Amino acid sequence: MTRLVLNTAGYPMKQLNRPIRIVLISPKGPLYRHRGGIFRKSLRYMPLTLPTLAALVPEELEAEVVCIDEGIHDVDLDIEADIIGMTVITGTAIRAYELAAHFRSRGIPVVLGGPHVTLAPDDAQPHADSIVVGYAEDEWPRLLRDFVRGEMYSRYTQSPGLDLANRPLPDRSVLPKQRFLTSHVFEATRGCHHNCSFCVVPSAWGRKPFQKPVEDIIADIRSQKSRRAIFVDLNLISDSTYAQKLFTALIPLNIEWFGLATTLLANDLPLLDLAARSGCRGLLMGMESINSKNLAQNHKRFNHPENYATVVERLHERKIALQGCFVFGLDEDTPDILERTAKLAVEIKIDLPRFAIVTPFPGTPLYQQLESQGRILTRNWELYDGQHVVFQPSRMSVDELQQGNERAWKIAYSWRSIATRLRSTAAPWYVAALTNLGYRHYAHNLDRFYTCDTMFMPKLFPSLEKQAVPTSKSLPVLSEKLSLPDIAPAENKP
Ligand code: B12
Ligand code: SF4
Repeated sequence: MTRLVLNTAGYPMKQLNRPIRIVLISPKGPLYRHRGGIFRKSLRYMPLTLPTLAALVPEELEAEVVCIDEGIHDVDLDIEADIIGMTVITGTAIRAYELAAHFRSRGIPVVLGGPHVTLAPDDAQPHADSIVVGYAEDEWPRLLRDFVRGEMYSRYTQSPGLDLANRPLPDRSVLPKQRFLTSHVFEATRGCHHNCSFCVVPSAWGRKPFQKPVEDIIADIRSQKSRRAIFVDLNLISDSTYAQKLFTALIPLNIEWFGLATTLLANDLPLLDLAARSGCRGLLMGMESINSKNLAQNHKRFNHPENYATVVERLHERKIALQGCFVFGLDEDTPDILERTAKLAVEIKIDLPRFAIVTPFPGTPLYQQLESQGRILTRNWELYDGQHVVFQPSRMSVDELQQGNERAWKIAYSWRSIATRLRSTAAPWYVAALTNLGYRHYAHNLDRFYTCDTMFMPKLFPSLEKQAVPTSKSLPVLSEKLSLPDIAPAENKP
């Protein structure tokens, strides 16, 4: 329900004799509070969420915008702000709510948005003065204008006619580039027309893919002077006509790029050839399961396990490396499937196999199914990270699933498996060797690492460890206050 929020903090803001100060925060998952420090350089690429939101702030507000990614910076709890916006994914929801409570107790209005808020708006609503459900290209500027007038509503929902054309380019200057591995991160499309039942995309944003004009993306890449680009699109080839146009436009840039696509790309040889010609050097694909029944039950019939080897071959023939992702715990999975999957991944020479425990994100059909069957074991969102079993599996115990996932990682990253892969990898050998070593370390320390950063990297590169800085000030750990179980093993996304 949407209602007008009458603010006590001196609205309308126009009466202030200074620009309004907007603080945007990307809260981090639980780990950094448990490990007592963060690293100066994050070993991941710059997400586009805060740069996009910052660019959408209407110019006429002449606002001062401060962005904080808690993955690389502590949040100053005394920070001055007229309004705070936070992006929330399920795994960071508890931290976001904790920070929101703190800032609201200081009288600062808090707005929450992002995938979790879109999937489970009623979960987020009590923790915020206002929430934005869906993509925010139209709603975030509208909210800010309302706020300045003293008329902010408690909920804004993505307008039905959303169009990504003529939008400002993400403003990457709002985050410190040097603290990320790369800021050459781009987004061409959003959404996916498939409807895999465990995936948040169709549930959160519907099945109509949104597309940016290809010229805008090319202009963005050129403006960044990028030689390498990472696309965060969850399925770059959802609309193959658009993909064709994009890949063709990338050719003259002579760059290397990495992104996500479905296994269907390997069936469309002209498009695959075009991807290779346009500079594609690595793809992440959700192979999900080697059991066809699992795939059928979860509406991913277009994946054919018997063809996975061909997918790898076709990519390798075109010098494209594959990060192949599998999930464990779908209803047809029996304990033996975990080991069999890992062995198959090695045998067919997936460059970087990755395994995760299936996570029923709230708002997805999978969550609804498990909830209706009384199989959801915890709603502690901190554990919804792909590394914890949060539901009762159907054909194995929680422990078998948890342990089996760890065993799969160890099999896939044994010395012998690494050697097999290195002999046929499509990536440059030193990149393949380094990433495999990194993943091997991770695989053998799953019970110690539970962050999205590549936590093992400081061990491999001691110079990074010296850069560790203590957390200056942090809120009490909510999970302790609520007597929630401490976080167990690792997460799958180094
Ligand atoms: C970069 C990234 C990360 C980064 C940063 C995540 C973060 N805190 O934002 C890292 C590497 C840390 C990460 C980790 C994980 N991620 Co991630 N990640 C992404 C990725 C690829 C790109 C994000 C991005 O830049 N998007 C582009 C921007 C423009 O889109 P956006 O973020 O959706 O923002 C728009 C709207 O949502 C809205 N909005 C968003 N925030 C806010 C805030 C306010 C105030 C407002 C008004 C609006 C608003 O406005 C924006 C413009 O429309 C997305 C996929 C994707 N393409 O979005 C997945 C995604 C966010 N990740 C996802 C997942 C599942 C994970 C992991 C669990 C994966 C794993 N097993 O390791 C972990 C979670 C770790 C944990 N502890 O919980 C899911 C989220 C699912 C969910 N229910 O939470 C996504 C959607 C991918 C997917 N599988 O569908 N991820
Ligand atoms: S193909 Fe990928 S992005 Fe599309 S719905 Fe399925 S899992 Fe989600």
